[in-house]
Amino acid sequence: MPSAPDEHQPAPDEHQPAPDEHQPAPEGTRTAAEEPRGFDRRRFTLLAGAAAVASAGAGTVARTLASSSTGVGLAREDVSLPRPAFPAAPVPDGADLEIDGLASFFTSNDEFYRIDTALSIPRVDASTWSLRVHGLGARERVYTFADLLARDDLTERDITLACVSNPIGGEYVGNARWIGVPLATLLEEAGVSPPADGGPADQLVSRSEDGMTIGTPVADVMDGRDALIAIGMNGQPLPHEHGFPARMVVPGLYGYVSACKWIVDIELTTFDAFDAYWVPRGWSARGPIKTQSRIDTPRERATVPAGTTMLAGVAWAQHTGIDRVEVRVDDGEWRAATLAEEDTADTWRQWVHEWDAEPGEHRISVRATDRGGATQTSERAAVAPDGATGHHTIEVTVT
Ligand SMILES: Nc1nc2c(c(=O)[nH]1)N[C@H]1C(S)=C(S)[C@@H](COP(=O)(O)O)O[C@H]1N2
Ligand SMILES: [Mo]
Repeated sequence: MPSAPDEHQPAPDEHQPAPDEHQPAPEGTRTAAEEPRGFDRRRFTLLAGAAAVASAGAGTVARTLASSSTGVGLAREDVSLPRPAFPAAPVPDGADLEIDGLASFFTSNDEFYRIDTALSIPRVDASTWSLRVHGLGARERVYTFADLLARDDLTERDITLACVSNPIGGEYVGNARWIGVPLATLLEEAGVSPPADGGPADQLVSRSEDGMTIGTPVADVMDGRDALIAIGMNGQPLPHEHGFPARMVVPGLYGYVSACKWIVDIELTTFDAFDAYWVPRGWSARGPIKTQSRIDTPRERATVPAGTTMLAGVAWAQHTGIDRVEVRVDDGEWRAATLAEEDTADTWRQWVHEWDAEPGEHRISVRATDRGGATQTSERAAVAPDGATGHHTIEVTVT
């Protein structure tokens, strides 16, 4: 179990209980991953235009290094995303305040945080990839990548993803525009009912090409929120690092209980029957995102000139929405910050506050209140088992 990190450190992946379990992907590693554990690939499909057929005996897995030069398979570079049937609403003017030092409203794919246990990033051939849905109360269904591309319900949504191991003030959070198939629809096609309607499964276990298991409440993904099997990120096919060809994204749940990358299998089961990967390692089986806020500018221990200073940052309470952000300097009153326009309740929201900075050392804190009426507690909790709490606080020098 990791202990609470110093909140101003760009923390290593706090998920990792032992140093040997976590290797950030070595620079330059671009090979296919090792054989995945435990998957029967039952169905191999050739996409229109692809030039070769993959085949494999029972119990083996065909994996092709994605490559267009060989003419085999469907590489990421060769995927063109269809226009979504249900586009995201335009982002309102004023959602991005464009203040120096403040995280931009959308996080580019290159800058998006990456958290996973993969020693080398899986390179999946989309032409042989498939997603199986099966288990308790489900009729088995298998979808190929071509099946997903051809669907008439491709949906585009802005969703802010966050990691449970993000320390207060940390960087393991990002916002992207995703394109995917509504997960609830796939489950309905398999005949799945949510527990409230008598369905026998309360947990959906996702498995990835590289053997990760991630457990998600069935109730959450079927309650009307925009849970997606995503194939697009910020207008591009998913980058390999972020799960090509498909991953799950669920607004309001930390990534370790929802955002399975390189997903190949969804099993309906129960929380009683199965513990996903992180659960026996000290992390909560359920991980709703906690309302959080962050000061982006000025930076911790910055020196700023006296006079009017812009304090700015982001706040997030995915699927609930941010109602209020307040800032406190030293032991003063909490003062309301100005909120940027809201895109959706599933995205983070920028805030800004003008501060008349007087010379000296100052301490600045931020707290958010979500639309459920809950204000972030000042009480500090470590990232394990279910997400950090406390106010992001920085110290600055005014000269
Ligand atoms: N296959 C796989 N999927 C995974 C993980 C992983 O280790 N392996 N990590 C999860 C965690 S902890 C998070 S926070 C998100 C991060 O997604 P990103 O790397 O695209 O930001 O992916 C989730 N999906
Ligand atoms: Mo995470």
